[in-house]
Amino acid sequence: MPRPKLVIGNRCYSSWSLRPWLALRVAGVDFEVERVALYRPESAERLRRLSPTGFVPVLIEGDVATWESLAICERAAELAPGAGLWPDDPVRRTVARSVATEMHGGFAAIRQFLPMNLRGRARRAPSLPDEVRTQVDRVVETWTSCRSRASGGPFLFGRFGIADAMWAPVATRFHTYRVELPPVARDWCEAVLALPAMREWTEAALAETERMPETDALLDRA
Ligand SMILES: N[C@@H](CCC(=O)N[C@@H](CS)C(=O)NCC(=O)O)C(=O)O
Repeated sequence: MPRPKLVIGNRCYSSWSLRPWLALRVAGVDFEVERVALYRPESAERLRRLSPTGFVPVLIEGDVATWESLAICERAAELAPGAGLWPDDPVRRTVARSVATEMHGGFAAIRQFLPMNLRGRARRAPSLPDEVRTQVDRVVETWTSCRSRASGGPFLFGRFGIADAMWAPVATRFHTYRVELPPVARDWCEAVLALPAMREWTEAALAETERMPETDALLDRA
């Protein structure tokens, strides 16, 4: 297969793009990146040419596309079989698959109320609507349960894997909006944010010039 190319959106805001990028990067896959600035007049047409769904991320290997962030993470696991992107232990692995898929299919209230925005930081935590609070509680419960099975590292199951990649944007959201967390959840967020790959992505995000004013305005909500 030719060298993979990952098509991503704006690094500052596109949480779905971050997930497979992080999995590929931490796993040491050799890949290139094409960035499409989203929500501009020309974006839709460009995305339609690159992606079967018109959404990012999409991984392109020659004439083969893999779309949907979780499917791309699975492809990363195939491209880097030695990276251990899923836990070796079958019980941990099935839980890891479950929590990665739970993230992929859910948490719409968190995604809408606390959108990823790597540029700014809220001055205070906003008061969370009930639906968001309930989802944050579920996130904490999920991470706590994963950490209770972890060994050999600070990530959800010990070493970094796809479950961490799928949840990584939530760590940035909790940081950005100063969501209060119990120590086990806070420690996991700090481990993710300290990853060299995460810092690399964030630095590139801070260099981007596009702004989404409606998303940026949410940082001032208290
Ligand atoms: N379920 C998809 C979600 C992809 C998605 O919503 N991508 C957004 C950017 S984060 C997008 O491409 N938006 C372009 C548009 O709405 O025009 C995945 O997991 O990859």
